[in-house]
This record gives sequence, C-alpha cells and structure tokens, in this order.
Amino acid sequence: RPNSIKRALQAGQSIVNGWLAIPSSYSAEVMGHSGCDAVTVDLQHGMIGFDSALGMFQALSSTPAIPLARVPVNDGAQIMRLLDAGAYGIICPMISTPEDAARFVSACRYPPKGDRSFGPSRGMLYGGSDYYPHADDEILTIGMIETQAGLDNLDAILSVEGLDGIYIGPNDLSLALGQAPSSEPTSPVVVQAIAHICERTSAHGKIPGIFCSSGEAARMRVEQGFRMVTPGNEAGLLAAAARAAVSTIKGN
Ligand code: 3PY
Ligand code: MG
Repeated sequence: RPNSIKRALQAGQSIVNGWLAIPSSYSAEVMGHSGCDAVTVDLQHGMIGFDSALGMFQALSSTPAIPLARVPVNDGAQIMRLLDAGAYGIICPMISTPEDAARFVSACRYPPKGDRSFGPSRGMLYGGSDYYPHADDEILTIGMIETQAGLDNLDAILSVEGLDGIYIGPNDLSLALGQAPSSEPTSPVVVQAIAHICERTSAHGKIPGIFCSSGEAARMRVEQGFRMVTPGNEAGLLAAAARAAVSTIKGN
C-alpha cells in the first residue's frame, strides 16, 4: 500500500494530520473519517498505551487516513513495535542532535539502511504482503524540534539522510525559550524561532510541520508555509464543541 501522504508531501502539497489522545478505537475511526489525510496516535501525551494503540490502528485501517504514531521517547524498541502494529510513519519528540535524528531514522529502516528488527505482523496486514521491500520508502520519519539544542543543531539535524520532516512542538519550544507553554505562541522569540524552523526545513527540501490547537490556527500555519498541520487533538475538539453546545443552551 503506497503511503499517500508521503507522495502528496513529496509533490509539494500540504496535509492535515489529525491527533488522537483518547484511548478509543471508535474515536480513531471517527477522526479517520473526518477528512484528515493522516491521523496520529499520540503515545507521548495522549492517554494511550500500546494495547489501545493497536485497536486504534485497526480502526484507522477502515478509513482513508494514513495511520501515524507519536512515540513517548526516541526509543528504537517502541518505534519498531508501533511500526509492526501498522503505523505508516513515526513522529519522534525531542530531537536535539543529528545523532538523535540518525538513531530515530535507523529504527524505522531495515538493514542495511538501519537497525529495524524484522517482524511486521500487522504492518503486512495493513501495507500488504509486499510490505518488506517497500517499507523503507513508505514509512514517514518526522522528528520534533522543541528544545534549545534542537534549534541550535537544526541544520545538522535537517542534513540527516532519511529524515523526512520536522514537527514543531510549540509548547515545549516555548518552555525551551523561557516562555510559558502555548500551542499558539505569541512571544516574539518563539514566533521568530517557528518561522526560522519552517524556513530552514523547506530550504533543505524537507517537510515543515507543526502542532496547532484549532482548524483556524492550522490554516494560518499552512499560509505561513507549513505543510503538515494538526487541527488540535480530538479531546480538545470534543471539549470545544461540547462547551459551545452547552453555552448555546444556557445562553452564556
Ligand atoms: C508541544 O507542543 O510541545 C507538542 O509536543 C505538541 O503536542
Ligand atoms: Mg512537545
């Protein structure tokens, strides 16, 4: 199965990447049918463990959205397990050095390109019986820039072969720059860092992505040049819609 978002991104298009924090295959299925091009199962800050993620990948398989996972940490064993479970791409937090990026990419690639161990049990059910010869090309590798070191080493990180793109974590990046955490930062130092990361990533021919907290914010990021954006996670969307509905009834 071709990775349609990788093709779209390679062709210069931008994609919408939904985000899941609720450990539910039903929520995953609903988000997968929402028009998102990809949906990320967040095992870092979402309330999700491996057993829940498995059912969520199965649910996403019944939708047009490409299933991605964010791992809690740059750990090869966890990355490989999620790929075996059918993730077609990994978003890895806290990439701060080119060594971090190389280790991350290596976990997503079979030898001789990397050190991914062989056993793509559900990967083959999702990707097809020809999974193995195509996996290295189809699996998307996205490293998160959200530390001062990541910012300092940005060009070296972007030079790592096999790294497809960058996702900015605006909350952690704000903290790293001495500001309060925010998904939509307004302090000039963070605004400038975000624009810089977007510009350098595009200059290296890689995919600039960023976590956002709403559709409106994500649309502004696309206009800024980002090509992989998130309209908030499903828990946030649920909370906002529920609040709006209740306040319509109560008139406050
Ligand atoms: C951040 O804002 O730091 C993130 O990782 C977004 O999920
Ligand atoms: Mg973060």
